[in-house]
Amino acid sequence: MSDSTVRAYVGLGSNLNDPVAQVRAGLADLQALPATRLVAASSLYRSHPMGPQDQPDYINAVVCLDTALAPEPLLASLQRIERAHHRQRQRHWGPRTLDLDLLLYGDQVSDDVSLCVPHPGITERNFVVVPLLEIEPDLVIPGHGPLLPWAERLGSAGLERLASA
Ligand code: ROI
Repeated sequence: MSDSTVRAYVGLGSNLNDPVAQVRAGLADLQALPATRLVAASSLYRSHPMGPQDQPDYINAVVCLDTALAPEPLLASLQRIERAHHRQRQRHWGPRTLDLDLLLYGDQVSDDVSLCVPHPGITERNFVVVPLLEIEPDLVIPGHGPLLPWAERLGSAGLERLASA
């Protein structure tokens, strides 16, 4: 990683319109971001919905990026990709075609309205923590400490790792 790039982690989630295809297409879109290199992508995971239970299971994954994009243009790019997947915000914690969450941006800690990193739900969601552990077992979450104890605490209930390809 060069001095001018930052290591960022993005979570992907979908439970509408062929979620596996949505997440795969999202991964390809992230790979095509300018000034950004995709370092690693987790397996895809099927997860029971967090929040309202009357919605389909989700497909989740996480990626690690090295990027020269500042947080704002990176967030704007993530939102552009969500919109291209016809993301519509309907009910709170309802189903979605593609959700891209900026989980971590380097070692930055910010609870600004426009940039909230680490993502506030990160340590409460096994569908984020378990895939993160797969690609970066030694990850330390700024302000929260090493990832591994969080993963052990959350366990993997409701989470199924899908065969690759
Ligand atoms: N539940 C799961 N399992 N996966 C998600 O990506 C997800 N995303 C959400 C809410 C509605 C909180 N529930 C989720 O935004």
